[in-house]
Amino acid sequence: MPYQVLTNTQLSPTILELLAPSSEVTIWQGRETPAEVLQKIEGFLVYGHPKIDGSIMDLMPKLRVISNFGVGVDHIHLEDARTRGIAVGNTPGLVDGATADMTFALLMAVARNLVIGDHYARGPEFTAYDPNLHHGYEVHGSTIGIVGMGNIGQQVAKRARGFDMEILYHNRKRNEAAEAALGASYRSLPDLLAQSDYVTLNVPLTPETRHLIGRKELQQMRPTAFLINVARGGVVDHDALVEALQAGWIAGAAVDVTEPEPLPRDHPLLKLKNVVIAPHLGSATRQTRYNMAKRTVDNLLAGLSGQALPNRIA
Ligand code: 8YV
Repeated sequence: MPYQVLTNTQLSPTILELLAPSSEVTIWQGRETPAEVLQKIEGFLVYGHPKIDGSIMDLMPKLRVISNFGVGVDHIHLEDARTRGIAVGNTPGLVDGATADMTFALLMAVARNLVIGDHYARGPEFTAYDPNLHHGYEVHGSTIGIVGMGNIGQQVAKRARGFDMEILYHNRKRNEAAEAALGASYRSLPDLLAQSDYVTLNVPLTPETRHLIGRKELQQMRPTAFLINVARGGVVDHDALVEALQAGWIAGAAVDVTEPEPLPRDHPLLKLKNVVIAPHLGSATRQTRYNMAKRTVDNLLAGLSGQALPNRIA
């Protein structure tokens, strides 16, 4: 008998191929999904960031494992899963390199006017080269402030070394091993914000980090500094960010994630020139996506067959 697996949206061909020998996959149609279908579901493969809490889990009495495609699990109510004896898996360690690469891609793009320059180079105004235009900010030799010195933060620090940057970091607790290995110096959050040219957010979204960066924090940054968010939109208060960018409290921002995601099409952030926005591409490389797919299916199948999940978060 194949395992009965639910997913919230169309899965990638890779995941479908990995699941095909063992599982029958049903796509969640919201509350419209017939009860007799949900009664049979044993595993839930979460693809993207739908909110999953106890009220959804309770629709599936046989559910014993939730496998999340990705490391961040802020959209899944872990305590609700724990109290119901449902295992939750995720994919730590696999997205670090790609997400750190993306942090730097965004940092470089906003500092060096890459998006503005791209539009200009394609547009009608570019009729003659003008050395007066599009002066950006130095990246090499500047100071980076990494908020969250976990796996991704450490990969960001490694890249910053190659750019001869001074590396500051803030973390819940000091990471002395990272300090020694990467030449990073610990700072309180206010000190990091005041002393960095680039502040990168590399923390998970938790109740403690929700709106970690708000009005007060943005005002502590330098008017020449940039904020780079590759974590979760919810780490930043977006009203405050718009105000900071319009008022010139900071020079610019580059974000891979927003709150909500996507932003409403008329959101003021989308109209600002000193912002670069990507549609959550942090881990979107072919290799990383494959590795994530494999681990998500391994976690799911382990849970379904009563074995320990390779990566269990709850
Ligand atoms: C994933 C991510 O692409 O792993 C994470 O937490 O944010 C992304 O890199 C995403 O979660 C998959 O939908």
